[in-house]
Amino acid sequence: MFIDQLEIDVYSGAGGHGAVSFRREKYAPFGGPDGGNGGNGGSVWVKVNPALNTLLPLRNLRRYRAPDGKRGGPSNQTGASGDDLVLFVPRGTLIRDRMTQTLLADLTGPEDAVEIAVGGRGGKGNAHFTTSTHQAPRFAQDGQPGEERLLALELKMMADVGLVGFPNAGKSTLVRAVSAARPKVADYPFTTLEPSLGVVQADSFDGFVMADIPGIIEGASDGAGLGLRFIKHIERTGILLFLIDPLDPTTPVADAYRILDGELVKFNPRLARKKRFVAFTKCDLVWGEVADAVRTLSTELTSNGIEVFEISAMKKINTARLVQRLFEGVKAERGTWHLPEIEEPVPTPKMSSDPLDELS
Ligand SMILES: Nc1nc2c(ncn2[C@@H]2O[C@H](COP(=O)(O)OP(=O)(O)OP(=O)(O)O)[C@@H](O)[C@H]2O)c(=O)[nH]1
Ligand SMILES: [Mg+2]
Repeated sequence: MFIDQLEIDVYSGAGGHGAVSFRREKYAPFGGPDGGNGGNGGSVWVKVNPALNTLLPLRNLRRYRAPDGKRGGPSNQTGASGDDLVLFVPRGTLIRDRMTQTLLADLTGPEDAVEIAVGGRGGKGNAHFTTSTHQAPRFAQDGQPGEERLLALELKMMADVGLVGFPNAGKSTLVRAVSAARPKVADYPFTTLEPSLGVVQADSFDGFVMADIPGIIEGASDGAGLGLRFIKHIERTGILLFLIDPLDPTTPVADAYRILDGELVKFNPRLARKKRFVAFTKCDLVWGEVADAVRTLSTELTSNGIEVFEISAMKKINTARLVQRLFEGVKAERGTWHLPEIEEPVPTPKMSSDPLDELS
Protein backbone atom coordinates (compact mmCIF):
# COMPACT_ATOMS: atom_id res chain seq x y z
CA MET A 1 0.00 0.00 0.00
CA PHE A 2 1.14 3.52 -0.74
CA ILE A 3 1.12 5.97 2.14
CA ASP A 4 2.26 9.52 1.57
CA GLN A 5 0.99 11.27 4.69
CA LEU A 6 1.44 10.23 8.26
CA GLU A 7 1.33 11.67 11.76
CA ILE A 8 3.63 10.27 14.40
CA ASP A 9 4.85 11.34 17.84
CA VAL A 10 8.48 10.81 18.73
CA TYR A 11 10.18 10.98 22.10
CA SER A 12 13.88 11.02 22.78
CA GLY A 13 15.13 9.34 25.93
CA ALA A 14 15.83 11.26 29.14
CA GLY A 15 19.36 11.44 30.43
CA GLY A 16 20.14 9.29 33.48
CA HIS A 17 20.70 11.08 36.76
CA GLY A 18 24.20 11.53 38.15
CA ALA A 19 24.97 9.53 41.28
CA VAL A 20 25.92 10.80 44.75
CA SER A 21 28.34 8.33 46.25
CA PHE A 22 31.51 8.24 48.38
CA ARG A 23 34.28 5.74 48.24
CA ARG A 24 33.99 3.21 51.07
CA GLU A 25 36.97 0.95 51.28
CA LYS A 26 38.34 -1.01 54.16
CA TYR A 27 41.35 1.27 54.69
CA ALA A 28 39.82 4.49 53.37
CA PRO A 29 36.82 5.20 55.58
CA PHE A 30 36.54 8.83 54.42
CA GLY A 31 37.11 8.28 50.75
CA GLY A 32 36.28 10.99 48.26
CA PRO A 33 33.16 11.33 46.12
CA ASP A 34 32.87 8.76 43.37
CA GLY A 35 29.32 9.16 41.98
CA GLY A 36 29.35 8.51 38.23
CA ASN A 37 27.57 10.41 35.47
CA GLY A 38 24.23 9.35 34.09
CA GLY A 39 24.11 8.03 30.52
CA ASN A 40 22.68 10.12 27.70
CA GLY A 41 19.16 9.43 26.50
CA GLY A 42 18.77 8.00 23.00
CA SER A 43 17.93 10.41 20.18
CA VAL A 44 15.33 9.83 17.51
CA TRP A 45 16.67 10.09 13.97
CA VAL A 46 14.78 10.08 10.72
CA LYS A 47 16.90 8.71 7.91
CA VAL A 48 16.42 8.11 4.21
CA ASN A 49 16.36 4.57 2.91
CA PRO A 50 16.48 4.98 -0.89
CA ALA A 51 14.86 1.57 -1.38
CA LEU A 52 11.58 2.76 0.14
CA ASN A 53 8.91 4.63 -1.74
CA THR A 54 6.17 4.75 0.84
CA LEU A 55 5.80 5.80 4.47
CA LEU A 56 3.91 2.57 5.12
CA PRO A 57 6.50 0.92 7.41
CA LEU A 58 6.01 3.72 9.95
CA ARG A 59 2.27 3.30 10.10
CA ASN A 60 2.35 0.41 12.55
CA LEU A 61 2.94 2.64 15.52
CA ARG A 62 1.79 6.10 16.41
CA ARG A 63 4.49 6.74 19.02
CA TYR A 64 8.19 6.10 18.77
CA ARG A 65 10.31 6.30 21.88
CA ALA A 66 14.09 6.12 22.25
CA PRO A 67 15.30 4.58 25.53
CA ASP A 68 16.40 6.65 28.54
CA GLY A 69 19.98 6.79 29.77
CA LYS A 70 20.72 4.81 32.95
CA ARG A 71 21.68 6.54 36.16
CA GLY A 72 25.30 6.79 37.21
CA GLY A 73 26.65 4.38 39.81
CA PRO A 74 29.21 4.32 42.58
CA SER A 75 32.92 3.88 41.80
CA ASN A 76 32.59 6.44 39.01
CA GLN A 77 30.46 4.16 36.89
CA THR A 78 28.81 5.99 34.04
CA GLY A 79 25.26 4.86 33.33
CA ALA A 80 24.62 3.22 29.99
CA SER A 81 23.39 5.54 27.24
CA GLY A 82 20.09 4.83 25.55
CA ASP A 83 20.48 3.66 21.95
CA ASP A 84 19.38 6.03 19.23
CA LEU A 85 16.18 5.10 17.46
CA VAL A 86 16.31 5.40 13.67
CA LEU A 87 13.13 5.67 11.62
CA PHE A 88 13.54 5.03 7.90
CA VAL A 89 11.67 7.03 5.28
CA PRO A 90 11.77 7.33 1.48
CA ARG A 91 13.62 10.11 -0.31
CA GLY A 92 11.54 13.23 -0.61
CA THR A 93 10.04 13.07 2.88
CA LEU A 94 9.15 16.39 4.46
CA ILE A 95 8.93 16.58 8.23
CA ARG A 96 6.80 19.24 9.86
CA ASP A 97 5.98 20.12 13.43
CA ARG A 98 2.27 19.33 13.63
CA MET A 99 1.51 22.13 16.04
CA THR A 100 3.30 25.00 14.32
CA GLN A 101 3.45 23.57 10.77
CA THR A 102 7.13 24.57 10.78
CA LEU A 103 9.21 22.61 8.32
CA LEU A 104 11.84 20.76 10.33
CA ALA A 105 13.51 18.82 7.55
CA ASP A 106 13.26 17.96 3.88
CA LEU A 107 15.09 14.73 3.26
CA THR A 108 15.88 14.82 -0.43
CA GLY A 109 19.30 13.15 -0.63
CA PRO A 110 19.78 9.38 -0.67
CA GLU A 111 21.69 9.52 2.63
CA ASP A 112 19.98 12.42 4.36
CA ALA A 113 19.26 12.05 8.06
CA VAL A 114 18.05 14.37 10.77
CA GLU A 115 18.21 14.10 14.56
CA ILE A 116 14.60 15.05 15.08
CA ALA A 117 14.46 14.64 18.88
CA VAL A 118 17.71 14.97 20.76
CA GLY A 119 18.29 12.65 23.71
CA GLY A 120 18.59 14.29 27.13
CA ARG A 121 22.13 14.59 28.40
CA GLY A 122 23.05 12.46 31.40
CA GLY A 123 23.51 14.33 34.70
CA LYS A 124 26.98 14.63 36.21
CA GLY A 125 27.73 12.54 39.28
CA ASN A 126 29.02 14.18 42.45
CA ALA A 127 32.61 13.19 41.65
CA HIS A 128 32.43 15.69 38.81
CA PHE A 129 31.75 18.59 41.16
CA THR A 130 34.72 18.05 43.47
CA THR A 131 36.98 21.08 43.72
CA SER A 132 39.81 22.05 46.07
CA THR A 133 37.40 24.09 48.17
CA HIS A 134 34.49 21.68 47.92
CA GLN A 135 35.86 18.20 48.43
CA ALA A 136 32.73 16.33 49.35
CA PRO A 137 29.82 17.58 47.25
CA ARG A 138 26.59 15.89 48.28
CA PHE A 139 24.75 16.72 45.13
CA ALA A 140 24.65 15.42 41.62
CA GLN A 141 22.97 16.69 38.50
CA ASP A 142 19.69 15.31 37.20
CA GLY A 143 19.60 14.02 33.65
CA GLN A 144 17.92 16.30 31.16
CA PRO A 145 14.45 15.28 30.08
CA GLY A 146 13.93 13.92 26.58
CA GLU A 147 12.16 15.89 23.86
CA GLU A 148 8.68 15.31 22.57
CA ARG A 149 7.90 16.10 18.95
CA LEU A 150 4.55 15.78 17.26
CA LEU A 151 5.32 15.32 13.60
CA ALA A 152 3.52 15.33 10.31
CA LEU A 153 5.39 13.46 7.59
CA GLU A 154 4.67 14.00 3.94
CA LEU A 155 6.20 12.24 0.99
CA LYS A 156 6.78 14.09 -2.25
CA MET A 157 8.57 11.59 -4.41
CA MET A 158 11.87 12.44 -5.98
CA ALA A 159 11.81 11.15 -9.51
CA ASP A 160 13.66 12.48 -12.55
CA VAL A 161 10.81 12.07 -15.00
CA GLY A 162 7.14 12.35 -14.10
CA LEU A 163 4.52 10.85 -16.41
CA VAL A 164 1.47 12.95 -17.07
CA GLY A 165 -1.50 11.61 -18.97
CA PHE A 166 -5.17 10.79 -19.00
CA PRO A 167 -6.25 7.42 -17.64
CA ASN A 168 -5.51 4.55 -20.05
CA ALA A 169 -2.94 6.59 -22.01
CA GLY A 170 -0.32 3.88 -21.67
CA LYS A 171 1.75 5.28 -18.78
CA SER A 172 2.20 2.03 -16.92
CA THR A 173 2.89 0.15 -20.14
CA LEU A 174 5.75 2.55 -20.85
CA VAL A 175 7.18 2.11 -17.36
CA ARG A 176 7.09 -1.65 -17.85
CA ALA A 177 8.73 -1.34 -21.26
CA VAL A 178 11.68 0.75 -20.11
CA SER A 179 12.26 -0.35 -16.50
CA ALA A 180 12.11 -3.42 -14.33
CA ALA A 181 9.11 -2.03 -12.44
CA ARG A 182 5.87 -3.92 -12.95
CA PRO A 183 2.91 -1.58 -12.47
CA LYS A 184 -0.41 -3.14 -13.43
CA VAL A 185 -1.62 -2.53 -16.99
CA ALA A 186 -5.22 -2.99 -18.07
CA ASP A 187 -7.62 -1.78 -20.68
CA TYR A 188 -9.69 0.46 -18.44
CA PRO A 189 -9.18 3.88 -16.84
CA PHE A 190 -7.73 4.25 -13.34
CA THR A 191 -5.83 0.98 -13.34
CA THR A 192 -3.07 2.79 -11.51
CA LEU A 193 -4.39 4.08 -8.21
CA GLU A 194 -1.17 4.95 -6.51
CA PRO A 195 2.15 6.30 -7.73
CA SER A 196 5.15 4.07 -8.22
CA LEU A 197 8.70 4.49 -9.37
CA GLY A 198 10.70 2.66 -12.02
CA VAL A 199 14.44 2.86 -12.53
CA VAL A 200 15.34 3.27 -16.19
CA GLN A 201 18.78 2.07 -17.18
CA ALA A 202 19.89 4.59 -19.79
CA ASP A 203 23.46 3.42 -20.30
CA SER A 204 25.75 0.93 -18.59
CA PHE A 205 26.59 3.32 -15.75
CA ASP A 206 23.67 5.56 -15.19
CA GLY A 207 19.96 5.86 -15.39
CA PHE A 208 17.04 7.81 -14.06
CA VAL A 209 13.88 7.34 -12.08
CA MET A 210 10.48 7.53 -13.74
CA ALA A 211 7.32 8.10 -11.72
CA ASP A 212 4.10 6.48 -12.87
CA ILE A 213 1.23 8.42 -11.35
CA PRO A 214 -2.52 7.82 -11.67
CA GLY A 215 -4.23 9.41 -14.64
CA ILE A 216 -5.35 13.02 -14.58
CA ILE A 217 -8.70 14.06 -16.04
CA GLU A 218 -10.18 17.39 -16.96
CA GLY A 219 -11.43 19.07 -13.80
CA ALA A 220 -8.90 17.22 -11.64
CA SER A 221 -7.87 20.51 -10.08
CA ASP A 222 -11.48 20.84 -8.88
CA GLY A 223 -11.44 17.32 -7.50
CA ALA A 224 -12.65 15.24 -10.45
CA GLY A 225 -11.42 11.64 -10.71
CA LEU A 226 -8.67 11.07 -8.20
CA GLY A 227 -8.26 14.82 -8.10
CA LEU A 228 -4.81 16.20 -7.76
CA ARG A 229 -3.88 14.20 -4.73
CA PHE A 230 -1.01 12.59 -6.59
CA ILE A 231 0.14 15.49 -8.71
CA LYS A 232 2.32 16.69 -5.88
CA HIS A 233 4.56 13.75 -6.70
CA ILE A 234 5.56 15.35 -9.96
CA GLU A 235 6.23 18.73 -8.37
CA ARG A 236 9.74 17.67 -7.64
CA THR A 237 10.52 15.68 -10.75
CA GLY A 238 13.14 17.10 -13.06
CA ILE A 239 11.15 16.88 -16.27
CA LEU A 240 7.67 15.91 -17.36
CA LEU A 241 6.68 13.44 -20.03
CA PHE A 242 3.16 13.92 -21.30
CA LEU A 243 1.68 10.75 -22.75
CA ILE A 244 -1.18 11.23 -25.17
CA ASP A 245 -3.21 8.36 -26.59
CA PRO A 246 -4.39 9.61 -30.00
CA LEU A 247 -7.24 7.07 -29.91
CA ASP A 248 -8.58 8.19 -26.53
CA PRO A 249 -12.36 8.26 -27.12
CA THR A 250 -12.94 10.87 -24.39
CA THR A 251 -10.59 13.61 -25.60
CA PRO A 252 -9.74 14.68 -29.17
CA VAL A 253 -6.00 14.61 -29.66
CA ALA A 254 -5.98 18.30 -30.55
CA ASP A 255 -7.16 19.23 -27.04
CA ALA A 256 -5.22 16.71 -24.97
CA TYR A 257 -2.04 18.65 -24.30
CA ARG A 258 -3.83 21.89 -23.50
CA ILE A 259 -6.16 20.20 -20.97
CA LEU A 260 -3.41 18.27 -19.20
CA ASP A 261 -1.14 21.26 -19.02
CA GLY A 262 -4.02 23.43 -17.77
CA GLU A 263 -4.74 21.07 -14.87
CA LEU A 264 -1.09 20.99 -13.82
CA VAL A 265 -0.65 24.70 -13.89
CA LYS A 266 -3.89 25.27 -11.96
CA PHE A 267 -2.46 23.01 -9.29
CA ASN A 268 0.91 24.70 -9.14
CA PRO A 269 1.87 27.49 -11.56
CA ARG A 270 5.53 26.57 -11.12
CA LEU A 271 4.89 23.36 -13.04
CA ALA A 272 4.61 25.52 -16.16
CA ARG A 273 8.35 26.10 -15.93
CA LYS A 274 9.30 22.44 -16.02
CA LYS A 275 10.85 21.09 -19.15
CA ARG A 276 8.47 18.78 -20.89
CA PHE A 277 8.44 16.14 -23.62
CA VAL A 278 5.38 14.76 -25.35
CA ALA A 279 4.94 11.19 -26.55
CA PHE A 280 1.96 10.02 -28.58
CA THR A 281 1.34 6.45 -27.48
CA LYS A 282 0.06 3.30 -29.19
CA CYS A 283 1.47 4.38 -32.58
CA ASP A 284 1.11 0.77 -33.72
CA LEU A 285 -2.65 1.45 -33.87
CA VAL A 286 -2.67 4.96 -35.31
CA TRP A 287 -3.31 5.86 -38.93
CA GLY A 288 -5.59 7.93 -41.17
CA GLU A 289 -7.30 11.03 -39.79
CA VAL A 290 -6.01 10.46 -36.31
CA ALA A 291 -2.45 10.35 -37.61
CA ASP A 292 -3.13 13.69 -39.34
CA ALA A 293 -4.35 15.18 -36.06
CA VAL A 294 -1.20 13.91 -34.35
CA ARG A 295 0.92 15.54 -37.01
CA THR A 296 -0.87 18.87 -36.62
CA LEU A 297 -0.43 18.92 -32.83
CA SER A 298 3.19 17.76 -33.20
CA THR A 299 4.00 20.66 -35.46
CA GLU A 300 2.43 23.09 -33.03
CA LEU A 301 4.28 21.63 -30.02
CA THR A 302 7.59 21.47 -31.86
CA SER A 303 7.32 25.11 -32.81
CA ASN A 304 6.89 25.84 -29.08
CA GLY A 305 10.18 24.10 -28.38
CA ILE A 306 8.65 20.86 -27.10
CA GLU A 307 10.20 17.67 -28.35
CA VAL A 308 7.65 15.15 -29.65
CA PHE A 309 7.76 11.36 -30.11
CA GLU A 310 5.46 8.76 -31.53
CA ILE A 311 5.90 5.54 -29.60
CA SER A 312 4.46 2.13 -29.03
CA ALA A 313 5.44 0.85 -25.62
CA MET A 314 3.79 -2.43 -26.44
CA LYS A 315 5.86 -3.01 -29.60
CA LYS A 316 8.86 -1.06 -28.24
CA ILE A 317 8.79 1.33 -31.19
CA ASN A 318 10.84 4.49 -30.55
CA THR A 319 11.10 3.78 -26.83
CA ALA A 320 14.91 3.50 -26.88
CA ARG A 321 15.21 6.89 -28.54
CA LEU A 322 12.72 8.38 -26.09
CA VAL A 323 14.77 7.03 -23.17
CA GLN A 324 17.96 8.54 -24.60
CA ARG A 325 16.42 11.97 -25.06
CA LEU A 326 14.80 11.88 -21.60
CA PHE A 327 18.16 10.92 -20.13
CA GLU A 328 19.84 13.88 -21.81
CA GLY A 329 17.05 16.12 -20.50
CA VAL A 330 17.45 14.69 -17.00
CA LYS A 331 21.19 15.25 -17.01
CA ALA A 332 20.69 18.85 -18.08
CA GLU A 333 18.19 19.44 -15.26
CA ARG A 334 19.95 17.56 -12.49
CA GLY A 335 22.02 20.49 -11.39
CA THR A 336 18.93 22.40 -10.38
CA TRP A 337 15.89 20.29 -9.79
CA HIS A 338 16.64 18.91 -6.37
CA LEU A 339 16.73 22.36 -4.81
CA PRO A 340 13.39 22.33 -3.04
CA GLU A 341 11.06 25.15 -3.94
CA ILE A 342 9.86 25.46 -0.37
CA GLU A 343 10.71 27.23 2.85
CA GLU A 344 14.16 26.77 4.34
CA PRO A 345 14.33 23.91 6.81
CA VAL A 346 14.61 25.14 10.37
CA PRO A 347 17.53 23.54 12.21
CA THR A 348 16.60 21.42 15.21
CA PRO A 349 16.98 23.62 18.30
CA LYS A 350 20.05 22.89 20.37
CA MET A 351 19.68 21.97 24.03
CA SER A 352 19.93 24.88 26.41
CA SER A 353 23.14 24.98 28.39
CA ASP A 354 22.84 23.73 31.90
CA PRO A 355 23.70 26.16 34.73
CA LEU A 356 25.30 23.38 36.74
CA ASP A 357 27.93 23.05 34.02
CA GLU A 358 29.33 26.37 35.20
CA LEU A 359 30.42 24.64 38.40
CA SER A 360 32.83 22.38 36.64
N1 LIG B 1 -1.65 -1.42 -28.99
C1 LIG B 1 -1.08 -0.82 -27.96
N2 LIG B 1 -1.72 -0.83 -26.79
C2 LIG B 1 -1.13 -0.20 -25.75
C3 LIG B 1 0.13 0.44 -25.87
N3 LIG B 1 0.44 0.98 -24.68
C4 LIG B 1 -0.57 0.68 -23.85
N4 LIG B 1 -1.53 -0.03 -24.48
C5 LIG B 1 -2.78 -0.54 -23.89
O1 LIG B 1 -3.52 0.52 -23.35
C6 LIG B 1 -4.21 0.11 -22.18
C7 LIG B 1 -3.89 1.02 -21.03
O2 LIG B 1 -2.52 0.92 -20.70
P1 LIG B 1 -1.95 1.33 -19.28
O3 LIG B 1 -0.47 1.28 -19.40
O4 LIG B 1 -2.61 0.55 -18.20
O5 LIG B 1 -2.43 2.84 -19.21
P2 LIG B 1 -2.24 3.88 -18.00
O6 LIG B 1 -2.00 5.21 -18.61
O7 LIG B 1 -1.25 3.38 -17.04
O8 LIG B 1 -3.71 3.84 -17.38
P3 LIG B 1 -4.19 4.25 -15.89
O9 LIG B 1 -3.28 3.56 -14.95
O10 LIG B 1 -5.56 3.69 -15.86
O11 LIG B 1 -4.14 5.72 -15.85
C8 LIG B 1 -3.78 -1.32 -21.93
O12 LIG B 1 -4.75 -2.18 -22.42
C9 LIG B 1 -2.50 -1.45 -22.73
O13 LIG B 1 -2.25 -2.77 -23.15
C10 LIG B 1 0.78 0.40 -27.15
O14 LIG B 1 1.86 0.91 -27.36
N5 LIG B 1 0.12 -0.24 -28.16
MG1 LIG C 1 -1.43 2.92 -15.10
